[in-house]
Amino acid sequence: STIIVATRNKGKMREFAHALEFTGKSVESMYDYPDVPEVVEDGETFADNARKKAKTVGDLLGQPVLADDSGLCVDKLSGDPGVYSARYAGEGASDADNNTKLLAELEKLQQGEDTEQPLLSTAQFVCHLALYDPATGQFVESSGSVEGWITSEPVGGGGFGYDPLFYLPPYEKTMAELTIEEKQAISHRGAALRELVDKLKSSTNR
Ligand code: ITT
Repeated sequence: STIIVATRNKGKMREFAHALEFTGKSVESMYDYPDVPEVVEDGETFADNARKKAKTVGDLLGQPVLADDSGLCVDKLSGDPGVYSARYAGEGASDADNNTKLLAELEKLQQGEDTEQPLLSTAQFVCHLALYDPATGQFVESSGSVEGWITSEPVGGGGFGYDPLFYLPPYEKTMAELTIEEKQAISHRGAALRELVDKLKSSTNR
């Protein structure tokens, strides 16, 4: 049997496939369902968007569907890009475009200031998961977050998205320098997945 994830993000797909290997089920993405249209993410929160993606695709396919809505919240940018993380530099922007845009926004905050020092800011990666079953109309949800600092230039070739700009002081590395196992152990998505698995286990054991 399979687990259907309502995503077209290849970085997320890799992480779900890896994290859900223990279930013995294969993980499918929207690349396996090319007729499913893109869900418009117009929610104000990660939770709203995750529920909308899971419900829209779940109702369409008539099967349980898992959705992930996630992003980067930068404190000095008042929580931006937040729910706009995927399209920060515009519709269809690449990860590299979004990273460039993020560094440019932080540099703007320093204009007119007499310093060569890059502006330091704390940031959080946030992930909300929603698993929707069209047979019952019920959701099982979880979320996770991780705290780090924004670097002044991208470092590391792993991960995806903003990982090369997300520095983790305890590891003295960016998220893009971690192996997939290491990232899983500390990431927002890893934490949310563990919470979801725990919730599903306790509901089936009742
Ligand atoms: P789907 O909706 O198809 O799942 P998406 O990329 O549009 O893909 P989101 O709307 O949830 O997904 O946007 C998440 C963005 O936040 C993603 O494109 C990255 O830029 C960023 N992001 C989320 N998780 C991340 C992670 O683990 N590492 C780096 N960046 C991440």
